[in-house]
Amino acid sequence: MSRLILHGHLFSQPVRTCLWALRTLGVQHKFQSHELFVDTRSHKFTKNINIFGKVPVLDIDGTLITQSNTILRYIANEYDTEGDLLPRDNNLKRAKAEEIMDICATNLRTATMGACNPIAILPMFMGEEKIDKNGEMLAMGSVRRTLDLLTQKLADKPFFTGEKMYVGDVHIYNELMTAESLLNLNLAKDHLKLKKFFDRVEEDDKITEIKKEAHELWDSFIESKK
Ligand SMILES: N[C@@H](CCC(=O)N[C@@H](CS)C(=O)NCC(=O)O)C(=O)O
Repeated sequence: MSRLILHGHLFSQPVRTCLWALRTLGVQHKFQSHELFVDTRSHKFTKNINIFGKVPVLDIDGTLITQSNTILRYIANEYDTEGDLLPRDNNLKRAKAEEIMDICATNLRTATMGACNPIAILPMFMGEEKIDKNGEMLAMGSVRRTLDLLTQKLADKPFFTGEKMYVGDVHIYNELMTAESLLNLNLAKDHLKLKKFFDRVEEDDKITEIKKEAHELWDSFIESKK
């Protein structure tokens, strides 16, 4: 059995998805937490863990892989014998489920982080000035357009590829969760189909377990800022 260490932090959406994958499959691992921006940009981290200063990073017996989608594909290929992360019985079905992972990382995350970073994250974590109203309007417009497209992509299916929840759904859930709280989105009012999808994902035990841990950490972070 390989020795796995997941480097990350629970505030990170892609980290939460990787953690969900490991816990869902019951894969033994150690979780090594690193403060975002502080530890991740340190010389020690960029020299030894990820030259780009980002998490998640998965250490497999000393071999490090970065990029959540690469990590998730590795975990699926190595441990997902029942097809809980991605379909195993049909390459086309699998490609459609992998497509959702990439839509999340490119279309959704680009828009949500394009707003979360200048509006909330960089001012909060790096002491940077918030962008002006015009910049905020442009970024929020892009988020809304992306959520409209995502709603069309979901259509009337329970999950993005159909009846079963795959890892791409969890990836999207985690991005929506962060965007909803940092950007004060109201999914129930403006994107009801996405809200119902969000609630469906939360029926999963490991999702609620990780959400609870992330919220506890967030509460103590906010407390420490007072
Ligand atoms: N495309 C990467 C994104 C990784 C990423 O942006 N990670 C953020 C946390 S969500 C990070 O490590 N930020 C720390 C920093 O910028 O110092 C993935 O999916 O793994």
